[in-house]
Amino acid sequence: SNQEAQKRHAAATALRWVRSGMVLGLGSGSTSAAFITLLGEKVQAGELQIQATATSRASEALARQLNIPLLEPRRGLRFDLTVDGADELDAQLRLIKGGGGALLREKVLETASDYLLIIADSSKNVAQLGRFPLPLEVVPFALPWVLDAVEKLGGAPAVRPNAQLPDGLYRSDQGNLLVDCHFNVIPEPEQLALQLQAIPGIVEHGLFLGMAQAAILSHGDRAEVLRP
Ligand code: DER
Repeated sequence: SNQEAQKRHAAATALRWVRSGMVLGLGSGSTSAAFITLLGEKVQAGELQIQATATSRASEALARQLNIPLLEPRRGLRFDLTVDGADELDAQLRLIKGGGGALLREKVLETASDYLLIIADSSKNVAQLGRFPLPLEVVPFALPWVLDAVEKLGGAPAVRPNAQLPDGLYRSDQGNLLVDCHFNVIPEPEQLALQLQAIPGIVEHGLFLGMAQAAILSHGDRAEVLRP
C-alpha cells in the first residue's frame, strides 16, 4: 500500500544517517522493522559495522535473525543514534508512541541515546496530539485505580486485548498490561505527562516529549526532515 511504501522510504532514508562504528538503538513497529531489515542487508554485505540494542523482543528477534551484532543492557551503555517510529508527531516533534506496545523499552533506550531519529509515513504528522489513543503500561494489581484516574483526566481507557492469550489481555515484554486512553485531543501534553507520572501503577506512558532530534517524514516520492 501507499502507506507501506512510505514506511519503507522513510526507513531507507534513515539508513543514510548510519555510520560504521555506531552503537544503535533499534525501534519497534512496522516502520522500524523495515529499517532493521535494510540495516541487516548492509551488515550482511559487510558495508556497515555496527552494534545495536533493540527496544522489544520482536525487534531483537528480527535483528538476531539478520546477524546484527546485539549488545545486552549494561551500565554506561549509550547509543549514538536510535531510529524508531511513532503513532503521532506534531510540529514540535512531540510524539505519541506505544501503538506496538514497546513504549517502556523505547523510552529507556531513547533516554540513553545521543540522537533520536523518528521515521514515519505522512499519516503520522498531526496538528495536535490525541486522536491516536495514548498507550500506558500498567502493573496488573493497579489496574482498577489507574482506570479510575485516567477517566478523571478525561481519557476513556480501554485495556488492550490479545485474543491469543488465555486471559485475552495483551501483555508487554515486561508482563504488564497495556491501557489505551482515548483523549481525542491533548492540548497540553506536558501537563498530561506530569499528571500520568503521578499515578502509581502506571509504569510508563506513550508521550515522548522533547526527546526526538529529527523526524524523517515520507510522502512517498520525497522525504522531508522535520526538526523541533
Ligand atoms: O509502538 C511504537 O512506538 C511504534 O514505533 C509505533 O508507534 C509505530 O508503529 P508503525 O511503524 O507500525 O506505524
